[in-house]
Amino acid sequence: MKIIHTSDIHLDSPLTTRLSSDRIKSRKRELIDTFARGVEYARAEGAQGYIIAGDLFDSESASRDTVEAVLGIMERSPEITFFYLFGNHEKRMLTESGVRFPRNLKIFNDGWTYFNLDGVTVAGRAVTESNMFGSLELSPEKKNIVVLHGELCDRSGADGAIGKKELGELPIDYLALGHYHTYSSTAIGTRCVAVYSGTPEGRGFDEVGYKGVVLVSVDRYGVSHEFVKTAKRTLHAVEVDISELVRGVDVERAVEDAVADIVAADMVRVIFTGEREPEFSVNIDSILARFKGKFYYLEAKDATRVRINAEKYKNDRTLKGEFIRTVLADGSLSDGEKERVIVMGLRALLGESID
Ligand SMILES: [Mn+2]
Repeated sequence: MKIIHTSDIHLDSPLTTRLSSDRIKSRKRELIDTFARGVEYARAEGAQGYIIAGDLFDSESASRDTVEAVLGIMERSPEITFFYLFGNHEKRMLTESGVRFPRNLKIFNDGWTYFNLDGVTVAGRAVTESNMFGSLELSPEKKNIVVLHGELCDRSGADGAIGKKELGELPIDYLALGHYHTYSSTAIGTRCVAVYSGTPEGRGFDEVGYKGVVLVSVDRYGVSHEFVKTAKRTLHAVEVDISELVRGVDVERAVEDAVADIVAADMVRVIFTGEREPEFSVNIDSILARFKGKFYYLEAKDATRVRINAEKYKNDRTLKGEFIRTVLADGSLSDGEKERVIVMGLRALLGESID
């Protein structure tokens, strides 16, 4: 039997990237489409269950349209049973919204709630508390899946603490977790694997890399799983070290190499790193002009440091040398302040605008 495990979809999220308002609207729609794509994938795989381990919605104030879109997707797949756990973001919003639920949607209560899916136990609870695993009743002969939202730690407690040490040799085959937005899998004891599915679609640059759902396969020998990419767009944070570069054209070429394997549908942040000469600066505007059209979204950030070699200016009799020596000798300035003062001063000496 196959079951899909997802979490942290954060529908109706305000989206932190600087997209145009049209794009924000369509990107919000894309998050719903990604959920729908996960369900289509479940159908194609013949999955009987679909676990949503919390944070289906970004907040308690998700729009009625979004709630109805999600419930509609579930209702149109009556052969799949959806197991939904509240997350810390939406809390009880769905049950309090007064909407009518499709019959194939099962919701976990605050305390241990048990469902049976074709002989497999799917247990979960929306509220974590200390010693919660002491009251979990599972039959060792059955295949058991437990659904929780929170952080794996040593001991269970309120606010989502899930005690790894308490799991011991409990007869859990698969711990379906939500809360972290990146896929990970941790073996616990000899029987259990604890899996964070991660978010199925990244939203901001704190969610870079491949995103998707987990396909869980249960047979009489045990439970196995695999991560499956479902995201429409992948976010990439690409670092470009310009330490060895002194010309704009070389910087552009370095960016070109760094983004060469990224597909046009994706979202890209280029971060310039390394040390540059005080007189040289990365022209962010020309980088954006050159590469923006190649991707759905592109931004660039200058995180370079200025290389200031005091030795080099020691015997420099020019105004520049005198200026740099004076700044470097000023004990009232921090290193960061010295760097900013020198860059600004050199630009002024070169007759460039200071901004
Ligand atoms: Mn979340």
